Amino acid sequence: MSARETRVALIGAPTDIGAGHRGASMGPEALRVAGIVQALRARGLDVFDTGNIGGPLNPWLPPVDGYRHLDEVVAWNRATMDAVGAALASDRLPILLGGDHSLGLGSITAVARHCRQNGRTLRVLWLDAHADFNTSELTPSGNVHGMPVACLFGIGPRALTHLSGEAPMLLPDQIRQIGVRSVDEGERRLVREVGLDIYDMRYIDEIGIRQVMTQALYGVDEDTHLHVSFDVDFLDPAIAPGVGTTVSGGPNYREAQLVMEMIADSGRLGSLDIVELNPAFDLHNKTAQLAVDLVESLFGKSTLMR
Ligand code: B3U
Ligand code: MN
Ligand code: MN
Repeated sequence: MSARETRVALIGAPTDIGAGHRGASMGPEALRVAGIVQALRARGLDVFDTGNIGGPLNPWLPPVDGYRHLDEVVAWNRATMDAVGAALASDRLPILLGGDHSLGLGSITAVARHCRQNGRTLRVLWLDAHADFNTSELTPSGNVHGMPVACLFGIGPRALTHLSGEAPMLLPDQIRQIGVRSVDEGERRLVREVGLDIYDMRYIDEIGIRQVMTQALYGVDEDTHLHVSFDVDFLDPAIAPGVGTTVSGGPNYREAQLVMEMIADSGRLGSLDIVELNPAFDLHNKTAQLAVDLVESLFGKSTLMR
């Protein structure tokens, strides 16, 4: 990917429909206020802000049969899938401005379909404090933002697993989860059963973030479409307090920068989600500013200086 040629489409998805706290619905505007459009243009990218997609309001109800707001989550994910699919069809690299992480399902469903149609190999990097691998039976909360990875593997309610009509959208060997440090008991069992490749914080502590990224990017070649699903709670809460579910002990600023730079170096970034940013928990929009800073590195801000 040469920065000069890259056309991107920003897609705002202002909802917290799958989250356990209200406020991620303000994420898209916080990222715009933090200057995401200007920062990407300064990288030489052709940026089209498509505005926000729409969907049902958050009724803030308790779970039913293990899911909170399932119908509304489906509606938002359909709209997300359509918008991301439209961006890809018009040859733009989609950047989803969430919104909570349940939308990773709609976004990656569109990306996976695009890759199948174009003979590209899909590799997903899931940057997150959580595994997001719950099911209605295992979830402690019913919040669907804890379930999108399972749904992508075809484990979940049909309305979500078959969003595009087919399933599964992903196979376990297509995803690398990085930064994980909070996994629920039942979720842990399912992760082991499926054999997910999880680079948790313990592993990062042991071998270092550089080696982790080398492994996570191993096998990426010119046929690879790299999708980055960036849950902002991936970052240590000391630098990123503006998320609904902080988990201490995450990557620090330098480690996070290296993650983004090594992805940029691969030259294969094809689509991006920025999710779970919650301005209601933020301090003077500093987490949004940090997210923009990291996204600049993801698009090669520091790589070009080498
Ligand atoms: N695993 C917990 C918490 C959680 C997952 N993703 C976020 N929080 N952001 C759950 O509710 O599924
Ligand atoms: Mn997540
Ligand atoms: Mn998370």
